[in-house]
Amino acid sequence: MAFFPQIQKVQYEGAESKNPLAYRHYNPEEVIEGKKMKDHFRFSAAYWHTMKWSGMDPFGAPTFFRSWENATDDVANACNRVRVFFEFCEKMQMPYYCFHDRDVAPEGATLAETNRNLDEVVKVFQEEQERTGIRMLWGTANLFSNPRFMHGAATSCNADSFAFAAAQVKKALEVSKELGAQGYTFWGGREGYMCLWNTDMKREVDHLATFMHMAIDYAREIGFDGQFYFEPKPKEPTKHQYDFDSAACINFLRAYGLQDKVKMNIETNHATLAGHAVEHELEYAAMQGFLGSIDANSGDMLLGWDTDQFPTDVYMTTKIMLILLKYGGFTTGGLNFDAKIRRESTDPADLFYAHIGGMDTFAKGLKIAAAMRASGELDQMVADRYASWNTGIGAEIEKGTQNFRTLSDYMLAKGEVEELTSGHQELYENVVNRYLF
Ligand code: XLS
Ligand code: NI
Ligand code: NI
Repeated sequence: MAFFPQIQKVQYEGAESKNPLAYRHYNPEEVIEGKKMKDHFRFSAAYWHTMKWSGMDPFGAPTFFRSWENATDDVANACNRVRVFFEFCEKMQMPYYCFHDRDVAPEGATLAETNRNLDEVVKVFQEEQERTGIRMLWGTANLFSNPRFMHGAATSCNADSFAFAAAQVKKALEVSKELGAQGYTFWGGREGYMCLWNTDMKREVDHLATFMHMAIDYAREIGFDGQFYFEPKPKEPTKHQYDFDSAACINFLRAYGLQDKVKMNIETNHATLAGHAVEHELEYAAMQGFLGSIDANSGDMLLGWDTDQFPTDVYMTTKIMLILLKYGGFTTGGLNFDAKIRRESTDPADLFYAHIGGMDTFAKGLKIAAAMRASGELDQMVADRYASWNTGIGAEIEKGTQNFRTLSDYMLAKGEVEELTSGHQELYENVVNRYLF
């Protein structure tokens, strides 16, 4: 049975197309820099937003009424929803998806029953994966919705909450392995705090590391070889989250001996919440070898929370794709649309428009980024800006043959910094614009 009977498979029709259910730039088989577009992006749909977001917000009730949902949200309904999801992904030519354990199956009265519910639903995922060839990019566990996690999960003051979270992640890893997931993401949920008066920060952060080590050990034990990711978010739901940004996360990973086992999953809107741009977060992670995966979305500059909107800004996707190309692209990761339609966008077709827009915006960004790289114009300008490091004193500092004594002698003899050149920021911006329009 088709749940979106009015929608055909979304195809590439080219930039001139006015068909709202066609790709204008995303052409999966088109080769750019020697790689097919679909392999550059490894696009993924997020189950929690696409299937489980109801349109509810802190001020209002759900606004989405989907024909395939029943009122009880039982296991049968959850299984049926998986089929809807795969029809959506198939029609979108979406090669990957991600989910939290609790998105896909309802909690039972006991942990054992909850695990059984998950197993039932995972069987349908397996069937649908086999039928369609669509694969799981990464799995994760919801360690934040249930009140048992109100103080956090791995960082809770209550050891039983930690233990419950461990049981949940154990199961989530087993399921990720069964489904052949390419990775597993740790996102903080409530791994942070609201008030330092009642918080033992050192103990909480130590526990977070213990938790990650346990998860990784268990994954290895059961033969799950997916890549682990750490996803930064500075606030929301807690005021201070321990995974604030790339820099904080990488410091944490190094401090606790996790640096060879975990990479970063960078989300655009979380970067904004941290007072960064996504390209900053990506570059910072990638330059140190932590580039893993991307949660693609965008925030609203006028709203101070995680609005998780679909990306439609070509400047932003160009910047992201420039960094991805520079560092050789994804290996295990991909572009997961951790994005949701607005609660006023109530038609099922809006799910399609939203993802089409996101994929096309990234495809256009990729083409622009590749053109910029092919000309080498910007790279040359940046290289020229650093020319003082190529010869003379600069080259010697980089080589390590200078020290404070010799540099002081050098400057005493020379007297002053010569040739302070312009940064030409506006010129750079104009050059970039030339590739956009
Ligand atoms: C929430 C996070 C979450 C993670 C997965 O803000 O982005 O969706 O990506 O737990
Ligand atoms: Ni995310
Ligand atoms: Ni988010």
